[in-house]
Amino acid sequence: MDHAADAHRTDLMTITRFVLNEQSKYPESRGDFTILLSHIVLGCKFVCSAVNKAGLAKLIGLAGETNIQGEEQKKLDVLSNDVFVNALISSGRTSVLVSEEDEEATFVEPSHRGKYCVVFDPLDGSSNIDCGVSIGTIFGIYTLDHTDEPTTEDVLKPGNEMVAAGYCMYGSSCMLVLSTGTGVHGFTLDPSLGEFILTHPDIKIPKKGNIYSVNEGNAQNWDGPTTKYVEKCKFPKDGSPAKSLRYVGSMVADVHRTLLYGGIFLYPADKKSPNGKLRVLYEVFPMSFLMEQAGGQAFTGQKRALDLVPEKIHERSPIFLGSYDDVEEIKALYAEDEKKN
Ligand code: FDP
Repeated sequence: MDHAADAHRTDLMTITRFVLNEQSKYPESRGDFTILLSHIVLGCKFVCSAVNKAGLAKLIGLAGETNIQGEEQKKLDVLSNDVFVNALISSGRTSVLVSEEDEEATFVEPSHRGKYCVVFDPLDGSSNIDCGVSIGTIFGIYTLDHTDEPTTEDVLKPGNEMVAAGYCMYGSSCMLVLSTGTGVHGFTLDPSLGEFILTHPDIKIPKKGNIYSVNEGNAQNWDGPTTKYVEKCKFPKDGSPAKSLRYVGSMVADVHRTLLYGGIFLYPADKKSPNGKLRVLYEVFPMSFLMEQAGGQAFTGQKRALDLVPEKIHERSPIFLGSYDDVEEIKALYAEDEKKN
């Protein structure tokens, strides 16, 4: 009998226990982060359950449609947003919320305010919702460093000032990947317990990978360095094998695979979208934070992604992230291009 394995199975490291352990390293900590996280976890569990029964519960479809009982149906991403906004406000630990779904930032009433600002995309990968392909929630957390009235300036800060970031992937299993700045840890939802259990401690991305992930349908509009890089992936001249292409089209799923298997995920600028497609605050920053914490890199085509200073809450940026060596290659191509021009 494998007693060691049994002990492992009976000594479950839930996400709450994990964060409380982390918290105990900081004697001055009052548990605010643990409370905030437990509300994020609640949002993730709700969305996971809604995603799982989306077809059955007729949650698929457009917001504003009415069901046969004449009740207005909420599209899954609208519903997810409502759940996260309510959970974050009721945590009593937030002051400013920026959601992909809301044009303006939400400022929490003084009676419910706390010391954190949360930027999030409640349901990323919306084009994959209706066909049951993996989608996810992405979040990043800043601290509020003053007691004055909060403003959007409190979240228009570089990603390197985030205190935590993570995502939850609603896929073949539901997995929450989190970093509080001391490595990256993955927790899988055990549906029978309703708890996220630590299954992937201290995730490290392979130094180099053999997968590239990009929407190649945009290739005719790419710039020189991106075109050259993808050409190198397919037709390497140094005798190395060609890389495989994998592209789900849900950032969470593509980044999750990149984190575990290595390789590179690219959403570059192109002639039609000179700033790329992905949003700085709640897509580029959290994923770049996780990549760096796992030993990889994240680059915008000009600089380290986490050093960007956003000017608008829904700003976009090109992004290249993944294995250290793979991102190093694209950085070299951009440096070469800059020298020429
Ligand atoms: P979606 O439009 O389906 O919501 O930013 C959203 C996002 O998906 C990302 O999750 C994904 O990586 C990307 O856009 C896919 O964009 P393309 O369809 O242009 O490839």
